[in-house]
Amino acid sequence: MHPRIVMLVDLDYFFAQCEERRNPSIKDKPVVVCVYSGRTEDSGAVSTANYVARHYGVKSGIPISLAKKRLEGIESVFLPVDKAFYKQISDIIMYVLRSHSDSFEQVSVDEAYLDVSKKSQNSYVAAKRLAKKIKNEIFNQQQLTCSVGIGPNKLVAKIAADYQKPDGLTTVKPEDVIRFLAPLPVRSLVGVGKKTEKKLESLNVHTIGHLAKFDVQKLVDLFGRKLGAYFHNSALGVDDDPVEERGDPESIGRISTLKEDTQDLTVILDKANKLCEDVHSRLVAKGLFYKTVTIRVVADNLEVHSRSNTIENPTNSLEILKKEMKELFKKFLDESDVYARRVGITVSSLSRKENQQKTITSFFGSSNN
Ligand code: TTP
Ligand code: MG
Repeated sequence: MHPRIVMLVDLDYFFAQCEERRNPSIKDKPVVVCVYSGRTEDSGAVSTANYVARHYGVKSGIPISLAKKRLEGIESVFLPVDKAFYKQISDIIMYVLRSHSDSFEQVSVDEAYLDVSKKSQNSYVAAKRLAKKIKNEIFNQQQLTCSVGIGPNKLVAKIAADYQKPDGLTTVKPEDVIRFLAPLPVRSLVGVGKKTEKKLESLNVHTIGHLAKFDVQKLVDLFGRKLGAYFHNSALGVDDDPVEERGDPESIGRISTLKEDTQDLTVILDKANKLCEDVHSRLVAKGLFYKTVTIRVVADNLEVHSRSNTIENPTNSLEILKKEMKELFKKFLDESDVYARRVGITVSSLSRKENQQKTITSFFGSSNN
């Protein structure tokens, strides 16, 4: 495999940072974002917390009641999760990140791998410069900080990103990988959970360095051929897993309830235009193009009707989406007498590339592609 330069970008205390952005006056206080279960006032778990709160031992996964106890007597801010808001910010940032990569892989709402081998001409100096540029861009455009790890593969990039947080930037060149990993606990490796950690500890393997020196055959005997070899390679910082776009969705859609049941096209379009904008931003953030537009109408009696139209060439145009949507609703309302209760928009027949069939030669097919 050719040498690569891979970056992992992880947004800092993401949900809580989004809340700080929305309301900067809470920044200096502990901010705890919670998933309330609704049983009693404080039942549920902490989704994430800002670093001020983490200082008091408040972190993802602990019960809200425990977080309150740890912050007793301290003026703090407890907020419910607002996933739609975080997703909106995430979509924009992911779009920016993708534009700086040769290939791109979003791992979660706040984390993505970028293969930047070509973009940085295989130079770690250039890759670091690019990382700084990306960090500045995200900060200037979205007022958010992130931590970035740079390394020869995903495994090293991920551990490097975790190494210095928040607002970190850690570069690990190929020749430094073994030295960088050696003192870290085995737990830092993807795939090493509590159980494996215990097993390794009982063999006196505590750090990645210990694991790297541990007999491969013994690892295979203990964990099986695949996992044993994986642990051995991981400890040496070896990872050939490519950075590639995760499976694309079949369709992207949104549906929403109208203020009141209606047959009025203007009222429906008012809502549907907003849905189109939402669907469109998700489409663009994923770098996709559509051919099929579907409208859905949930009638006042809860019957679901749908109409769709497929256009010839893939596009990511919002204008075309709105135009198709409008025609479909118009036709639907002309033909039926239902009162719409909810309306939805979906795009499908998705692809990654706009139709490039623009010249006569490619239209008739050319021998070299
Ligand atoms: P993480 O990136 O793991 O955490 P983080 O961004 O809050 O903090 P860090 O600065 O260490 O990167 O997760 C991203 C988001 O996912 C996080 O903001 C909230 C959510 N999340 C949960 O809801 N529950 C969890 O247990 C974890 C770990 C995260
Ligand atoms: Mg994060």
